Amino acid sequence: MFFTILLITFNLVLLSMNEDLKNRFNEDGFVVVKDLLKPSEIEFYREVIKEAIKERKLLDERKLKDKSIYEQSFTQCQNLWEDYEQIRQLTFHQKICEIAAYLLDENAIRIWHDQALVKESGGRETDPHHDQPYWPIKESKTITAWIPMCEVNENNGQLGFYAGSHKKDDKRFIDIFSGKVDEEKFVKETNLESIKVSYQNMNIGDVSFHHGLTFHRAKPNLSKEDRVVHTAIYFADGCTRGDEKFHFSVDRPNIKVGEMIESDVTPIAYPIASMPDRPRTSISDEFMAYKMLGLLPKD
Ligand SMILES: O=C(O)CCC(=O)C(=O)O
Repeated sequence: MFFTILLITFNLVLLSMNEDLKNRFNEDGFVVVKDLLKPSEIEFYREVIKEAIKERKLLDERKLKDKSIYEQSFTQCQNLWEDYEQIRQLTFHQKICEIAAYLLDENAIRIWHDQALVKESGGRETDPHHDQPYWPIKESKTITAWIPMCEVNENNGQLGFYAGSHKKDDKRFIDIFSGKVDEEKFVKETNLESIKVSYQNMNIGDVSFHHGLTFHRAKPNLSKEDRVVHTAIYFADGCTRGDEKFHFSVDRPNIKVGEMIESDVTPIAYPIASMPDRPRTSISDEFMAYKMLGLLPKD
């Protein structure tokens, strides 16, 4: 009897805590969940991710100063879950995926892609942007889990959000890829002048979640250590391809505009009873340049 009452109380506490998370997410377009993962888990994944990046970037000998402005914000390696079974455990970690599904208010979600984002020591800021317009997904039912492998503060690439900006339903494409974003123009065009960026201190084990339409940015890395972060982007099961914009996650499995986005490249992430298999869909030569850069899996 005592244990039943204890269990019910515990579940009620969890439920109300989650309700609060969801309310905050709906209101602000982001939420940081404290202590979601154990420090020992992060320690393990940090090493695995660092090794994976080293392997992917073997042919890239450029120094930070020789990289493009965009690449000076971070080194990016996508779809690591395909190549590295241990990283797959993190990308499809059911604690993370369950919260992502809950925040999106969905029973089932799929992976869009994962990616490591390493802001090297001395790396510049990440320009302000939001993610959804980069993806040819029609429905705005997308969420990113940002999982730092180190403590993150104002000195080492801290992530910051324009709280509530997802509600504007602004789908303009902000070009962070071809040079520095003009700040003045950005805030004027997006009408974000009145919103102070909400930067987040994060401890090891904390995970941040942001909606695909929430504007965000990150500070430069002024510290001596690289800021290693693993991110995973999920979308609601049932979403469809909205436009022709080229993207690995839909062009590799040849999903056409209007079709449902479902293939082994974007398997169900939650709920799952076991880890998904490595995709069998081949990677055609049109992705060669990305493969050479270590951005994508080799085969
Ligand atoms: O890690 C960063 O510097 C930026 C992260 C970001 O833009 C994202 O995860 O959507």
